[in-house]
Amino acid sequence: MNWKQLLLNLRLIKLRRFFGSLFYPMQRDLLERPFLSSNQVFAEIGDIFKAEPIARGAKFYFEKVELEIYFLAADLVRVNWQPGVPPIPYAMAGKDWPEVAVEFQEMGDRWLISTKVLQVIINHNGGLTFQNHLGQIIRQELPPQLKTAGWLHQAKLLPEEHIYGLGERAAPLNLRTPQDGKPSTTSYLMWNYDAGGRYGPGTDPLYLCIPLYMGLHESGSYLIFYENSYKATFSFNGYAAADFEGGALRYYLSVGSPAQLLDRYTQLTGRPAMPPRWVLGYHQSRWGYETEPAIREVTQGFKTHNLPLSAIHLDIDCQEEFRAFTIDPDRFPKLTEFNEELVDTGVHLIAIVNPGVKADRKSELFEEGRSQEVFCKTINDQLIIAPVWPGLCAFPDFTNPKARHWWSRQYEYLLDLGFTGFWHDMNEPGIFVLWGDPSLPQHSTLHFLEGRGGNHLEAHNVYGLLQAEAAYEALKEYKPELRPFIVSRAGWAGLQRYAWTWTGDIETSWSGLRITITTVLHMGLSGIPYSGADIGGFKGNPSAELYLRWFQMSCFLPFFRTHSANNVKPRTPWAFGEPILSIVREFLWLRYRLLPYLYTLTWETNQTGHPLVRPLFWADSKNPQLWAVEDAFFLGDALLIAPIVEEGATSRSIILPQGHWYHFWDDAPFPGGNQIDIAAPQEQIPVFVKAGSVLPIEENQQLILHIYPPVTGVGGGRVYSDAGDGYGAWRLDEFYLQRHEQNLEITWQQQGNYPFPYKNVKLHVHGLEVQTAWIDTQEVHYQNNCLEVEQFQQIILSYSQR
Ligand code: NBV
Repeated sequence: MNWKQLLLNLRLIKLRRFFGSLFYPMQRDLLERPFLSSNQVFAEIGDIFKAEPIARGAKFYFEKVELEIYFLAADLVRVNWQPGVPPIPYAMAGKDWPEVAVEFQEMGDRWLISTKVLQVIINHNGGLTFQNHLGQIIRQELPPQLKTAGWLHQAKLLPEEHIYGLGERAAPLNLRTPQDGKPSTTSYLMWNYDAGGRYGPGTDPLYLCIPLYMGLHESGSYLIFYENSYKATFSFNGYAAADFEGGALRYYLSVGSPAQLLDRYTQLTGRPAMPPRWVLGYHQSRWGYETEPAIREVTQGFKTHNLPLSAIHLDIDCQEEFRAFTIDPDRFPKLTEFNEELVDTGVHLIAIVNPGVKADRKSELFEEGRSQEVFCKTINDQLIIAPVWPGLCAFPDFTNPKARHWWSRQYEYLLDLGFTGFWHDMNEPGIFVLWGDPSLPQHSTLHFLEGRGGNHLEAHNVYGLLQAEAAYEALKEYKPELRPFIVSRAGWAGLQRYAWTWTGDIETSWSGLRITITTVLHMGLSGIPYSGADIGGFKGNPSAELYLRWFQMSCFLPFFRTHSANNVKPRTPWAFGEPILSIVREFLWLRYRLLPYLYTLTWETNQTGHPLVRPLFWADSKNPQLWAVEDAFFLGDALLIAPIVEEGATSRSIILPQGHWYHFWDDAPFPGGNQIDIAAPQEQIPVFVKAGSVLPIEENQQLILHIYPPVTGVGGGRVYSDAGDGYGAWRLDEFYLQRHEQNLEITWQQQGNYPFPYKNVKLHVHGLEVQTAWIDTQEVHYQNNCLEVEQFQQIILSYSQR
């Protein structure tokens, strides 16, 4: 037993829950004891004795195992090693893949299975080599080893190779980089984990693990996704090792640029759902907004201080004894009316929902769940009862469709009260324990797993994903005219189809702020495009400076929410006085002005799976100088954000990727490919706009197109619009830039039936001195580099260089 962990947990768990947290792990350890001694035996797989082509690939028979190579697309191959219980396709989107031409060639004691872009060489001993169309080696795998339970799979890493992904990680951007004094952190656990109130850089695992990584080296990049939800350990030293505690070895490998990889991966596991537009606004939250008057005070504060607000999150203290799907009527006596009033002012209430159901005979929810047999049981057919916020709880088995359906029905009550979104917490599932793993017993919990049956080692990592699926289905059924909004702490591959996430209980510190960048980047590269952190950290009181810098960065992250623990000082923008309040106000309004840009990015990720927030190597992955930049990120194609993550800093350095850049705040031009020092006074964090972009901004129902001309050639930008919710008409306005010797040409192309939602368009040209403008061949008046116009097909601007 780890005494430090015990003491920490004791502090967290109040006396009320103390006995549960003491007895549950005792019971858990007793149940688990019979499974602990089994020693893993590793078996060699032997040599190939038969190979045969099949549609889209080939099959190989080894002395002890079988291998199937199957191309879904020319650049995406599925590799399936048997034996092993095949996965239930929880991650999969169920897409039909168009025909693909695959060649099968025998070459002595090796075989080559190839398409025009990807070649797989199968060695007689089971080693696999993946090559690109130029014959360059992209990845070299050792023969896998079959264990008593599960598989060990290894691949050689090139010295320069960088690794990213694995879901949510508080680790360096290159997952091969050891953290100071902690070399073990190049090994990562696949086990969704409640970090217990506070975590910082180096903590592993966290709440949302995904067995996927992207490798990047001189010959290109690839992505590998293991369709195996079992507990596993991934490590990256000279080799990339994936060591699974059960299940079959089935994985998908794709080659291409990072953008192509995310596109393919999200075709496989599903595109991110389109959110309602309002969720891109600002969210205020606190564990401690306990009553209607408390919420009124907050919303009033936002109004009084002229601060826009889109959502307030209600934590467990709005519930009756922390019970799921309840609202304490004493604290919120007229919630339906209150919700209506809030929505009228543009504020949405989000309700927390934890999966543990209080095991109380007086609870209808519990009794219903018990009689319908939807709760997790042990191998001895006993209900698993474990302590969490409401006290002793039972846990729905979300791997049972009946349980998902039953759970779905419960949201109706909260929807009727007027909640428009749900926040899933503690869904790893997290359990209070004084020692050991804070979740269900790993071997001795029985899960339904769609009828096939299995244990928690397999079901644990998909628990939060399936809860999100149940909620998503509920919202679609009960409110078919609205798009679901769910934020889930835990998840797995495919979560993007249903939910957003946040980075959990990150510590209040400068390193907490800094690590948020890599955590969000890793998630984006793992197919989860919507995330953000509690602004200011969860537990603790940030200094005004830390709060401000965190706020400024979060303005450019998809999920823009302040949240904190219940025992810290109030964390509203006005709590920090001036000048913080005024600066925060600027950033808040900037966020709302940027909504056309952000909303277009949500549509793009829905179409392509490209994350909104991207690492600097995203568009220039051939430049190794960008491979490990972890203190800056792109927001879409046009914006590069360089947050301030050091206490007291009023400037920082940043390496600008290739191309040309404009400083967002003062239009100063910067050539790319260089490291520069840039000022960052309190009122700003460095933000750059890529030359060749059209940045859409909205002000007073006017669409302002900020034109950042390309230095030569072409550029552009687009604006996606629709009603902001639901599934009705849409439109896409695309603006193309072409730079000629003496003039800049702007053309506008439109698609879709949704009426243009702005009263007019203003063009604001940066970096050039415009002299004359012609709209569709008519010369027009042009002032201060701005031009207001209703509609146009083509605009020609003649300019002189600034
Ligand atoms: O529900 C209380 C908190 C919540 O505020 C936080 O955001 C979650 O990550 N929750 C964890 C449970 C308790 C944490 C100590």
